[in-house]
Amino acid sequence: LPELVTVDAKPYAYSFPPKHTALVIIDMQRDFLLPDGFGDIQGGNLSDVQASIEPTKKLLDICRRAGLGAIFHTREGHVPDLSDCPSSKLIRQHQAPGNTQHTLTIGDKGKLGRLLTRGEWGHDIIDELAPRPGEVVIDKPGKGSFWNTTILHKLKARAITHLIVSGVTTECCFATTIREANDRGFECVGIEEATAGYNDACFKASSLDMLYWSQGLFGFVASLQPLIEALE
Ligand code: TIU
Repeated sequence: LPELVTVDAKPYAYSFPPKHTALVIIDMQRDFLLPDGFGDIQGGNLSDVQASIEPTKKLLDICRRAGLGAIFHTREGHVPDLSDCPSSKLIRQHQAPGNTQHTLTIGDKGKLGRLLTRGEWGHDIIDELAPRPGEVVIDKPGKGSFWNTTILHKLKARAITHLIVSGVTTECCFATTIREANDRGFECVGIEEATAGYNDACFKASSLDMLYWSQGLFGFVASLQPLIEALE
């Protein structure tokens, strides 16, 4: 691999040093992707997030083959006693005024196990994208990947400066992670086909537009194919 790889991106070409770049796959968990998981119960439309599995697998495969600096997977969830789940999160996803959509919330028992609870079947990453030995799994209680986790230390320990980001949902944990990473000095690119959201195309489009608006305010957005060609 060359020391620096450049791919077409918005708002302009994105250059990254592969040895100092990590792939970060956000929350590709059964709870967000499968029927009767947390996302489904919340009212999410699963069709787009399920369609993002195949491109994400291609992204993961090429990054593995290319020998990128590191591969990170994140999982959103809470310890079984929910002591790491603030009321600002728990309450509004349960008994907020006007919530007629669902009655189950974080920690409650659903068909995939206790929702968004560590150790449960639904909390784990889907089989297609299962982490391999040597890859890093970050358990996070927030939407962003940096709050109350070791991700910053683990990225720094591997001398990572650039992040290729994918995963679900674009409007929530994907965007929050890129914003957090940008504040900490990481150069981020989101991969358009390998991220998806729960609100058809409009939230995804707005979320991606906001990331690269104003000369790349939070980072870059690139398509999958040019990245695959550049890493092959
Ligand atoms: N609710 C929603 O859209 N997403 C989340 O709560 N988590 C993630 O985005 N992973």
